[in-house]
Amino acid sequence: ADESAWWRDAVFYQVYVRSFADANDDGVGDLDGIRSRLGYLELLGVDALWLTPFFTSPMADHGYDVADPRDVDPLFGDLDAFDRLVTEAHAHNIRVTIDLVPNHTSDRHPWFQAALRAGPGSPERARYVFREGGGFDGSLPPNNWPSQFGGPAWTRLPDGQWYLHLFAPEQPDLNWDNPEVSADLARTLRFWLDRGVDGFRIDVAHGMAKPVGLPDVDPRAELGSGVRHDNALDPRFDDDGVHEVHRMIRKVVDEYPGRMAVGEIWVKDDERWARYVRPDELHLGFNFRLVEAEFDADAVRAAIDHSLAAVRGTGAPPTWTLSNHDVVRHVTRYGDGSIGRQRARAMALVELALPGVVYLYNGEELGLPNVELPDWALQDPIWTRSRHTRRGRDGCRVPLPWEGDTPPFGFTEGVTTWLPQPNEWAGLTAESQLEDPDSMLSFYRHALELRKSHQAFTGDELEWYGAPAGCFAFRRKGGGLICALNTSGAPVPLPPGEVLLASGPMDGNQLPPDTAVWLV
Ligand code: TEU
Repeated sequence: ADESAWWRDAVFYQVYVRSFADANDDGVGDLDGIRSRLGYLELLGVDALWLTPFFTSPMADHGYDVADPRDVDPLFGDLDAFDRLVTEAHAHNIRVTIDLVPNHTSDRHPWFQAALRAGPGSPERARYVFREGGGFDGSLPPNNWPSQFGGPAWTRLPDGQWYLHLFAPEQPDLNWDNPEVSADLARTLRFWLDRGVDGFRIDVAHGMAKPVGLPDVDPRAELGSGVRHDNALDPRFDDDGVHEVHRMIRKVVDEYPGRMAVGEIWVKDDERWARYVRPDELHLGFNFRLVEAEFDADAVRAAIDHSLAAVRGTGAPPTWTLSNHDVVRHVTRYGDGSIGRQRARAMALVELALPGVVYLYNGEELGLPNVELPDWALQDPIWTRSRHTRRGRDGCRVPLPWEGDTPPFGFTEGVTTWLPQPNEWAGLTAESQLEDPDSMLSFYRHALELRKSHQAFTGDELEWYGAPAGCFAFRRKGGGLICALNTSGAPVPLPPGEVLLASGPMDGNQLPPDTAVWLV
């Protein structure tokens, strides 16, 4: 394998930093906490980490509101803690990638603070998107754009001007027509590359550039968080100008050998989506088809075909994700209790059989479900801004259970955790699962080990077999691995081959319902 393009078949592990492990006992996860669990991550068998934002932030969106992109928030540690983490992760053969947020800053960023002080028409305001309001007295927002977190995407200042925020009001959008903005991102990229990071995840990679004149969103546009945007109807995202930003990012990243960038790309049209992953733009793109597919062989197959088709001709490998910090955990999406977990095991086999890159979300290897949190515990701005319409994303962000029988399950030595953990997680701790050969964790370790070492896992092309209704089977054309999935209610005959790994107990030569299998 070409080591310089290590990411092409890598398994990434997304660490939601607040929720992974707490070393300083304040109930919030941190960088030293991650470092203390590197042995676990090595045992699990992942190749690289994606750390969610740990930069200086007032935490209005838990770090996606960045006040200083070149420093560590004291809640998570400091630059020395970051350097220690990178050095030790590399010693464990684990690469480290970090999350950059170029679409917006925090309202506490010194640039925005300066813009507030400087007033209309100033160069300070020209780093953001300030406009006069509509209506005869300027009291209406400049256009009809909604924020992704609910309410209008505009907030008015006492001096009468409005500023744009596609997310929370604490996340003002940067003006990407201003060369200072792009120069600053280049500086941030180099800052972290010089510290040894192996790559970046680019937040809202389809954002940043805004069209001239800021035309209204068409009322027919489908809107919302986690919706793929159609630039023809929704000019807030996927403006052609964004590609210049990605070319800049790629140029800087390419100054450093063996580094990569993946974009969060919520773009509807496949051809427009594919324009982001190019030899001179992003190395990888998320496409979220598997996140959206229900547990149904036809839906999963369509998601796979779609994702493969989207990267065809780009030279980029596909990426596969079942969960992340913005969506309901897939155990819960697939069904309640043990059935959800059984299906999650099956889907893990499907995902890990596919060619390309896999992104795991911390806790999925433990089979964690989404948590129904009481209203008082909820913190996500989606919830606090649009109460009663959407529950927000806290349910997938509950701190991980490491060991012991009661909360905080070794997540912290402190007394509380930033979100409460359910008592039932006693049965799902990493410690209890490491010792149990039938646990979700042991299953993930086994699957990851085979994926890495077995020669059947080669070849970029898939071949689909005919299969009974509610089932599918595909074969990797290179190495010959076969993966079969049964989402029908009844057992079906297995395709020929020797079973390498099954997601649940087999039934003679039959593949039981809610089960997947690898064959060679
Ligand atoms: O997510 C972008 C996001 O929230 C998408 O679902 C989005 O609403 C939409 O479809 C935009 O195209 C990222 C992070 O993953 C999320 O946690 C942050 O809250 C958000 O950006 C703001 O930085």
